[in-house]
Amino acid sequence: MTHEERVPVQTTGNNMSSYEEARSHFDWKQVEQTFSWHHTGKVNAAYEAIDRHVEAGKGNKTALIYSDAVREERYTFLQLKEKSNQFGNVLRKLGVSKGDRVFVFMPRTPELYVSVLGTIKIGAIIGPLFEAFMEAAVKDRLENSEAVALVTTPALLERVPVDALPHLKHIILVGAVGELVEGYYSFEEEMSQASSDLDIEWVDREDPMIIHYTSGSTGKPKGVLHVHNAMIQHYQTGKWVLDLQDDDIYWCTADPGWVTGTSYGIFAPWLNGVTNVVRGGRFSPDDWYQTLEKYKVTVWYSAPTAFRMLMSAGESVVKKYDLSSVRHVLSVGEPLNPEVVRWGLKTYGKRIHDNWWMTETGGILISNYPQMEIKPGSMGKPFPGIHAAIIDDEGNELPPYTMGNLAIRTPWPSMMRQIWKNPEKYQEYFRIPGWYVSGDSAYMDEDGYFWFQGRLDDVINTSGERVGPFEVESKLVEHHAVAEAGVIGKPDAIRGEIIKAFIALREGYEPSEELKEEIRQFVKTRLAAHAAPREIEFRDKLPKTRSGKIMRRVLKAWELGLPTGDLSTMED
Ligand code: 6R9
Repeated sequence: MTHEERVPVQTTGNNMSSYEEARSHFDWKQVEQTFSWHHTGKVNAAYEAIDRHVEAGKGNKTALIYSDAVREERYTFLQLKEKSNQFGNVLRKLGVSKGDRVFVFMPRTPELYVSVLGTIKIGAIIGPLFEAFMEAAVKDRLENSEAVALVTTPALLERVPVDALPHLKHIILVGAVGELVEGYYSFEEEMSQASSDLDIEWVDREDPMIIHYTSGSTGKPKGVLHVHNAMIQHYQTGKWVLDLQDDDIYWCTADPGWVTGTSYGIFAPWLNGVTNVVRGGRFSPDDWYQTLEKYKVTVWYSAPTAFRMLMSAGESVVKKYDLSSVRHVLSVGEPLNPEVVRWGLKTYGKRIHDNWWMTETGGILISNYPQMEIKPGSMGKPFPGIHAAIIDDEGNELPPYTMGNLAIRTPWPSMMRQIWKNPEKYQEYFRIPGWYVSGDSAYMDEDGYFWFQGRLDDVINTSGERVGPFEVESKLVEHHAVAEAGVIGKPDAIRGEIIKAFIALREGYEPSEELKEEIRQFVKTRLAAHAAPREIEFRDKLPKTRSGKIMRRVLKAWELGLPTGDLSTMED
């Protein structure tokens, strides 16, 4: 198993001299010196992200370019400083204080970003909820976190079972009209009365900052808690992975309801003082290319599903737009198929830089860097200061090309510090002394690149051969008729498991037995006979999470006729 395909280095003028050198000299303590707490011992991540730049004379620089179908607004660092101060005062007036949980449940708008920053400034813990959640999902999260305040809209309020949430005392409504009863406040009115001077709550670096709920394979969603200290990682990965430079126009397409939308949609860009583009509304290829063109985006961080959708929309759409401003493209969240990397090179003339991390890790841990060759299909190498390894269940590091647990030596700045009210679940991640066990399986090659194989429980064993579903899915989407594919192991009396593929076809293709056979042969001849799906089922759509991951466990449940479990994170 060797990987000969390489994509050479493309950009110049980036922040990291060379990967090896950065790694050999790296010290997190030096990174800290960028921030004021280096002098005071106390910190506030929202101050470091916004106010620090105002004090450095960059108050008039554009911090946020917001647009959707009806609004288009720009905010400077000074304006964000003042608005977040106002919001901090709004919360203080309601009696919200350090350590309280404040949630936002609303579409991506400037008010959302102001609420997040203002909450953090008073030392309260922010909890972002994705706007597509329905009542049960909202309730689980607000109940578990015992949130005291919620910022939402009148339309979304219908999905908040307020009477069943005794801790929830304050509802702040963005865009409310008419009289409000006790406990309900108008965001606009409260803001207009609040001072734009705020006594920032200076906290300890280990004090809580943000809680993100994420689903496991079992049980209710877990509240993953991060502390202010995570900003060190957000800042430095922003510099070296996103390659953020002073005049960049940066666009992260993720919603702040998911960790990518906060770590890299709020903290990393603003800690680095760059202009952050936020585009509201739904995905469409034209809308996205227009956004890149109109705002002259230079750094673009998105996800494999989006790239695959852009790929199926075709090259003719790309040709309608001037995308020449784009310098650096990145991807996270699920495996980035080599086919997509090749397509990106051909169509955009750009390398797509895959990187790996999780809600629990708070920030990027493994990545392809601008100054490194890319091996398409690989997630790249560990961030300087991070020791990643493939280990067995006893904690022994395994040699190259051996599949095992993808694990990280503890700790690192943005490592989660708690699963909210669930210490047992937290401990499960650290069950092997000295390691964080990710639950992903991977292997490392002889050059130190990491290759994702699957969630540990998804790996297929057929006739004694281990097959990573990702490899099969990657091959399947290279077939011209296949838009998306999800692969599971189906129990089989003779072979242990056989490989079953669920496939959504591209526009213009019809399901047929001939096509199934053609696709099967395609995998058989291009990957391996044992990796070819014995069964193929065509579906109009595959079940995916809001962040775009194909939910294999739902496919498996369909297959076995079992209940599908918690679907609160499923798209539509
Ligand atoms: C940031 C984010 C984490 C899980 C992770 C893994 C998968 C993330 C990936 C990737 C292959 C990559 N994942 N990045 N798989 N290649 N580059 O996505 O967080 O939503 O918590 O998901 O996503 O399985 O364990 P989260």
